[in-house]
Amino acid sequence: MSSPLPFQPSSPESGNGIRRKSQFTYRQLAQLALSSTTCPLRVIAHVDLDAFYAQCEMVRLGVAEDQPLAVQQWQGLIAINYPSRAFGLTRHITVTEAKKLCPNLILQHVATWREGDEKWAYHDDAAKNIATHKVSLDPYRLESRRILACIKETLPANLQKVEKASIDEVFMDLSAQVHAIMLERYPELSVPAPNDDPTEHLPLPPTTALDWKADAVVDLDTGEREEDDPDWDDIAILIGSEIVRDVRAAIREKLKYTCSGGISRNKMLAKLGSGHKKPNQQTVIRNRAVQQFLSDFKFTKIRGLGGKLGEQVSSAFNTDTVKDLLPVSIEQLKQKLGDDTAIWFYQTIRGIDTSEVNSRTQIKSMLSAKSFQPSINTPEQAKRWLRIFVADIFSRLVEEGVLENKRRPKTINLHHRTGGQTRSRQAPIPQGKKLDESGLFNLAQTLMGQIILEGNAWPCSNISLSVGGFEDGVSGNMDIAGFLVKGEEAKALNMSPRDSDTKHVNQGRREKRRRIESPGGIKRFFVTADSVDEHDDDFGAQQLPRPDAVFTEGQDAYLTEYGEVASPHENETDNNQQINDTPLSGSPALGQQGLTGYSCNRCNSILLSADALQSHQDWHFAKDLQEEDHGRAAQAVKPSAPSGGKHVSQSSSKKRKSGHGKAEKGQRKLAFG
Ligand code: DCP
Ligand code: CA
Repeated sequence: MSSPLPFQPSSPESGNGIRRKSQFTYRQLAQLALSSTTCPLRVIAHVDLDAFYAQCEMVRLGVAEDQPLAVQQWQGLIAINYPSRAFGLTRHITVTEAKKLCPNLILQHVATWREGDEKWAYHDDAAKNIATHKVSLDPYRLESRRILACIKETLPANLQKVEKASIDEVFMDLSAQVHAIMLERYPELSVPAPNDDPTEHLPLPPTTALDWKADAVVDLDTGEREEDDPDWDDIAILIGSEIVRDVRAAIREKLKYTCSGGISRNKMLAKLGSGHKKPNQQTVIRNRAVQQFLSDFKFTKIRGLGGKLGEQVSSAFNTDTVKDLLPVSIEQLKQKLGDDTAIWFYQTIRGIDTSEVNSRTQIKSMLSAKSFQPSINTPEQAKRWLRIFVADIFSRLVEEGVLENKRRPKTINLHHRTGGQTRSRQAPIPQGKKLDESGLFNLAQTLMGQIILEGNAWPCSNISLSVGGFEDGVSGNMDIAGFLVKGEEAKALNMSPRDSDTKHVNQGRREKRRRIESPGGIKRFFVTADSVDEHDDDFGAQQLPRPDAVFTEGQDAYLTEYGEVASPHENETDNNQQINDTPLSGSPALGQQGLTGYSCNRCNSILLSADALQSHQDWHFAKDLQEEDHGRAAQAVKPSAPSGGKHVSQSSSKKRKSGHGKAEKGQRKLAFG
């Protein structure tokens, strides 16, 4: 008997009508213990907090569970709890509309930093003070950490593999733990393979009916019957679902939050599962049910296919359903999509995904930014905002272990926008001496000073400050040289703005082009899992729907191979905006008003006013800058490419019309900070 392919459904084998052995081998069972990504018994779970920011506010304020509550940012809504969803509230309506639909609604504004304050706080008048306040997502980040800690405490320390996928999502590879439980419950599995041959098949499980408790269990594929005896993959998933139930119960008990879960054989399916039935439920997708589950989906709902790639596929094949594309051959796909993308797509719609759950996720950059409405006009004003950005970033650095020298950033970046132009300055953060708030502030001021000196700094419509290039710290005695700003660092600090800008822009563009054009660039649709960016800005970099693939490699909270990246946002605007759903087909040109609002030609979001559109574009713009940063980082290790190009980057509306697709939920988020 040949060993089964990793993703073959577990239909029982028959020999003379009687199945005597499992379709799985001893080797495959051993792979389960190692969390091998190709093991057909693999168990992956995804947990997603229900209406996360709204739940954070409910718990903080101690309101009743059935009380409708929405989280407000300026005049928009960014999270809606389930009781208020019953009244038809969505993220796409305004505060006024929400109140009309649900008069009993509690509207809680997000916490803000007030100009001049040293700490964020909940201010009653925040919504009216967009000019002097800046959003802080700290409260949610802190809760997100507590939840992550609770999950880690619940799972056995030596067998856990947990990846924070965004501020409110976690992947868990439960394989090793499931393996341990299987050996405990089924002693026959501990017996060595006959003749010590790992390709021998396992005995069949003794159980004939599995108790799925209250889980939502996805219907079986055609040809599979509930009466058919389960195999070890069913048992493994069942044990996985017990673990997820325990994890969810612990979060509920200890922290009062409800969440939804998905359990299946890989990340893609687990994520689709957690969104299948919400709130406070978990969905199991057995191997025998994968095809049935997927074929009902629009492939644009699948992680990685919500953006540009999904659009490309639907226009190439004139359909957006998985069912219609299953009969399409790999060759046909290759013709339209290129080899890499075709192979990935072909496997994905068949439920194949061998991406790893990566527990080493670490913050890679932190950003604090603000779009000014109205613009600011003096160095004094800029200085006051820089203080807030630095305080914001520094407090997050402290949580990241900077004081203990566990990790520290290597560079600081300042982006400044006036009119249609953005200028950027970067400097190394001197290593070797203690990093403190005033040191960081001085660096930020130096960079700002360079821009002001150059002239044309006012009126300024946006400033964003970020730190990046995190490295693990070195403890112990420091060399005297470590206290000095040396060679390259000094050069960079003194680098003429012109040099700095040119390099920055060109390298960023080159990197972007490479990603977009590279025929085998399927990776461009994802972000690697081992690092995330943690962004707090008023236009919501942290949660933006990821307009598409073009975002940051090496980033995603919405990205592990999925994406960080995320969904729209929080704009600083007096108008609510729509983000990911409802793209307009043939959307009007940028800035033009469509039937229902202003459409962004990069991601098809619809915004209710020109201002909202501008803020939204600021967000794209910030992401572009961020991406250019990533591009530079990537280039830094390569031989330098030819230079030449513009001194400053132009505004997104003028220069960045690469037509990104709409965002998707699965691609949305950033760091669990
Ligand atoms: N978020 C945001 N802007 C968006 C989307 C999300 O600010 N456009 C923030 C608020 C959400 C949090 O991110 O509470 C998590 O996003 P989810 O998409 O997971 O949405 P919720 O958790 O609110 O709801 P659900 O129960 O559907 O997961
Ligand atoms: Ca959620």
